[in-house]
Amino acid sequence: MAKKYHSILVLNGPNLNLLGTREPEIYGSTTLKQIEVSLISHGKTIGLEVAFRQSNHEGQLIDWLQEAAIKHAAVILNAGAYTHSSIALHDAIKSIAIPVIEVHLSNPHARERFRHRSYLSPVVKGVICGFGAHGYTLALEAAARIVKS
Ligand code: CA2
Repeated sequence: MAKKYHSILVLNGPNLNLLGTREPEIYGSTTLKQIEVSLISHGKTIGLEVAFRQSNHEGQLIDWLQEAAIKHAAVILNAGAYTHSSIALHDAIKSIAIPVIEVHLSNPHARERFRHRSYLSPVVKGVICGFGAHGYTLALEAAARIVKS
């Protein structure tokens, strides 16, 4: 019988489509497409299907979070600057039953004061930040642990 893969949804918020083109000293030189390819490939090796999306729109991210509860086992979320402003994303995460892992390429706590507060951290399973693109792989490993346990 065919093996059933757990599906993980990776969501990326505003401006992350620009990754690799500007501010490499903060966000690294890896593009979002390269992160996607690497995560899908790594997912296969650990028995996880990876769906990868990006939007600059808060409402779209909320729609995807709500859908995720039906289609996916966990969500990895880099909400970009919405992390520091969005009560709507906080509410959406709180309302879904599957675990959400918050990821940031940079370490927001080592940056401007307005980045120190996350509206999402209180309602997610855990947070990974400061490890650049590798943080997504770390989050996928964490998701694997959670969904397979
Ligand atoms: O470190 C992260 O992953 C962030 O979520 C990235 C957000 C920032 O607002 C958060 O404080 C931390 C910004 C994403 C913008 O990405 C760009 C990438 C390249 C060029 C310009 C923006």
